[in-house]
Amino acid sequence: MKKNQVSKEDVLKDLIAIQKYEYQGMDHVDAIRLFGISEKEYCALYNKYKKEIVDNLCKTKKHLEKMTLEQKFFFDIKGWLLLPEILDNDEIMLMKEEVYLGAKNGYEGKLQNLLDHPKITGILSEILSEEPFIMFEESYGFRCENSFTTVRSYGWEAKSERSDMGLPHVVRPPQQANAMRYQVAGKKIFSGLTRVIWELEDVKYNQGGTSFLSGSHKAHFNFSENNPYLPDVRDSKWKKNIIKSMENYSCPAGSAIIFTESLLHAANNWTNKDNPRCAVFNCYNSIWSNWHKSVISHDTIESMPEKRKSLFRGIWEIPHGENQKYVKESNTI
Ligand SMILES: O=C(O)CCC(=O)C(=O)O
Ligand SMILES: [Fe+2]
Repeated sequence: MKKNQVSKEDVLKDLIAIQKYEYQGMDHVDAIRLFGISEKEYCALYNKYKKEIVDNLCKTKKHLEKMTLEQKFFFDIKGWLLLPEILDNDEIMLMKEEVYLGAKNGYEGKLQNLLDHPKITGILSEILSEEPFIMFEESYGFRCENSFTTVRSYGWEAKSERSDMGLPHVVRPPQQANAMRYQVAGKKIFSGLTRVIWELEDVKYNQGGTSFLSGSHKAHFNFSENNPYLPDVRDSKWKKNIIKSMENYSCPAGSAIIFTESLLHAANNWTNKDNPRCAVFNCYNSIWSNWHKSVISHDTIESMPEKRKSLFRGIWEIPHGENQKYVKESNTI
């Protein structure tokens, strides 16, 4: 900050740059030294222009497609949300082709665009990020930690294809506090471990889409009398009734379903004769917590656009924003 610097714009530019340097990991003392001001001067200027600084750093939020109040209402009471037809036909064709050609996850090719598709990033920011960590132009305020694809032809059976036999299950039983749990506090949703399913083929009602026990993410009572710690309903006396109460959806290709993994949900037999299920399952979490061991290579992350890379950041504390960017040390492969 030059001594003869008088314009408010110039002062603000420098104050914002100092903040950004700090969020990227620079020590506060080094950051202010770089701009030639003392701590005392910095504090005085920061307090004077605090609102302008925060507004500027928050401006990316304005570009996000915001979660609507209606979406918040339904996501909160049900635990899942269907976003119908949000991909166009060309996108669907190209992505489907990659899955049918053998892509096992959505980390590469056109499928990579789904990781931070603009139709979901606003919602994920709302349900997984918190102030002030949502606000950067260069990084997301949530992490991606798992991705897989599936192709299910007519006759695909959950019982033989899945280790949980397609039973309703959760990440951890929601009736007890746990680090992955759905919660709402201070009018703010924290969804915990959260899945986005991209359906790349039509899904017909009751013919094999994922099913959900709406509202179960807020359960206060166990879904199993025998073992309250089991994450699925296999030994529950009410198993049949739970399965009967599950809801599912129909949707055209190019739709997405977002759900909290605290919600009882299940894989189902694919009984649609008209087309296979072709879907991508991407999983997200808070920047503070981690469930899956990611299996995405450093080279793949490095080849991504800058902001997308931040989805693969580490989870350690950020007194100065050290983990805001992806760094090789956060790779778990
Ligand atoms: O395969 C399915 O439909 C269910 C997937 C699932 O259990 C999950 O995404 O956590
Ligand atoms: Fe699951």
